[in-house]
Amino acid sequence: MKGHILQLLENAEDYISGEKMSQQLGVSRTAVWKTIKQLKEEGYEIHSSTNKGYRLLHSPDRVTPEEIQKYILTSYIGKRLIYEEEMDSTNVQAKKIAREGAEEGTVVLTEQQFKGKGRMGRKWDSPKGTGIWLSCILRPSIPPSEVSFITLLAGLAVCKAIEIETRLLPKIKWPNDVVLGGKKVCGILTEMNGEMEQVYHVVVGIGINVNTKDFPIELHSLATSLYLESGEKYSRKKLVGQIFTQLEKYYESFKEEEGRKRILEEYKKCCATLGQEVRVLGSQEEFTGKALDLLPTGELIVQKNTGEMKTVRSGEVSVRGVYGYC
Ligand code: BT5
Repeated sequence: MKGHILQLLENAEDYISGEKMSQQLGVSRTAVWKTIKQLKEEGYEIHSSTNKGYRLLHSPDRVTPEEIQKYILTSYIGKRLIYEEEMDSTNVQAKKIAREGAEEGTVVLTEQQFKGKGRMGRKWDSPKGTGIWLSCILRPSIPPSEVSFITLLAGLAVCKAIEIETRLLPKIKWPNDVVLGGKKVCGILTEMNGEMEQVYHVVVGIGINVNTKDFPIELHSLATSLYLESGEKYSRKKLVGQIFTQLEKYYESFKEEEGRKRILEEYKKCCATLGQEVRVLGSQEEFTGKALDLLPTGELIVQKNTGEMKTVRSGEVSVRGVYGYC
């Protein structure tokens, strides 16, 4: 109902009467009035005139299904949306509904997470209304060993979406931190459920600092936002739509051998880690070396300072630039 009323208000060139809306939607005028009241409470500026009806003056920057609908141009990613004002973690909720059978492409999103998760038990700061916090359910027919490639393509998709919507030129810190000015603007948490041979589902969690003005002190040297890098505020709705478009595009390519090669080539061009001195922090060992290349499967090849070559898989380790974050 809310979505339909918003659509009528948005499509109306001028005022639209309560009566006309009630007729078009087949509901009572009281129901229309109540919904308008609710929308106003949610931050929509709607002017009411006794003779003419209602006119939408301004929509808040929220990522509700009603608001982002018109920016969704995909065929399955984001077609089904689960939205709540606040959540513990979109990944936690997405994993729950994925286990219950939610279809591929279902996206869980929120304005604020109170238990946002990073990798390896770390926390993800997700304040209200300034960022994008979403998780997408995928059901690829692949073994678990190939899931790390999905992590890479998600990073690339976010990088491209930011580039298209903001003209900023982010880089990727392997495997999937999106960085601007040497600081992290987006983090991705990929979680999967499956058995030895087959993945049941993958949840790709994406967190982007969009219009964030300030971070907690402990993140000052690490984190940035699109706003802090450019001085401009961006529409989160448009960016969400563009992320869905890019994610679907790269995920479709990933299904073919040739597509994977193309993804990897594009990824390498955006990757800030290659050619850098890095410190690899694993649970078993820690070493420094030079990040040389990526394997076709997406693992990082690092030449240790001793000369020995090491293959580094994502998920198990943290890779830090020796001379800066990348
Ligand atoms: C990540 O972990 O970068 C993955 C972050 C994924 C967040 C999304 S939001 C939607 C979905 N639902 C979730 O619950 N999570 C996903 P990691 O590489 O472990 O980085 C975590 C580290 O980044 C923390 O230890 C902090 O140092 C730093 N950090 C925390 N919040 C940040 C923020 N908002 N921006 C930049 N850095 C942050």
